[in-house]
Amino acid sequence: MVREVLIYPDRRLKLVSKDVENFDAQLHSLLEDMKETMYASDGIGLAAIQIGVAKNVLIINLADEEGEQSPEDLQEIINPVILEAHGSVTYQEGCLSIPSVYEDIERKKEIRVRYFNRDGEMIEKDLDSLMSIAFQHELDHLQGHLFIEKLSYLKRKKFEKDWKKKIKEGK
Ligand code: Y12
Ligand code: CO
Repeated sequence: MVREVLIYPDRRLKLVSKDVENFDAQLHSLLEDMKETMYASDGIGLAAIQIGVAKNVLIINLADEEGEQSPEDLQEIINPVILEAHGSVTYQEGCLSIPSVYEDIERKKEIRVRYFNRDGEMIEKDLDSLMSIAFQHELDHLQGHLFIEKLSYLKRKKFEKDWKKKIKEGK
């Protein structure tokens, strides 16, 4: 089922998500809803809290060279942690919870991560490029953080002013 994506400044986006304990049908149903919602919104990444579920679950499906998202490339990531992080990289990020806003954000370039798949199997791997950036963006959601929190004071003030105006105008 396609679910509503929470839009900033919805307070639920500040919640700290909790680990999944049971890798059961309820988790699989959440993953299906997240997948349908992400595809319906033209996203490449989504955290469970963006549909109002405060669980440590995220999905990422990057586009290939032709700009296509192949369902077999979908990554389902449960209870993720970053084990190591190196270097830095800046990328213009966007978020389904803050539509039409794109900002340069600095992240770690390469990360080593550990997480579980939908069957509860532990996975450890090194990530770089866009996958590393997307993983860090989504992991921030699970900790109640949004990419706009990383903006400078002045850029954040401008964002808040523009966002209030946009909401007032009903856009
Ligand atoms: C790099 C940086 C950030 C991520 C996190 C995942 N972000 C997204 O999936 C953002 C998608 C997005 C989609 C939008 O909708 C359309 O384009 C139709 C959008 O809305 C507008 O621009 C109007 C904003 C963001 C992954 C990798
Ligand atoms: Co986001």
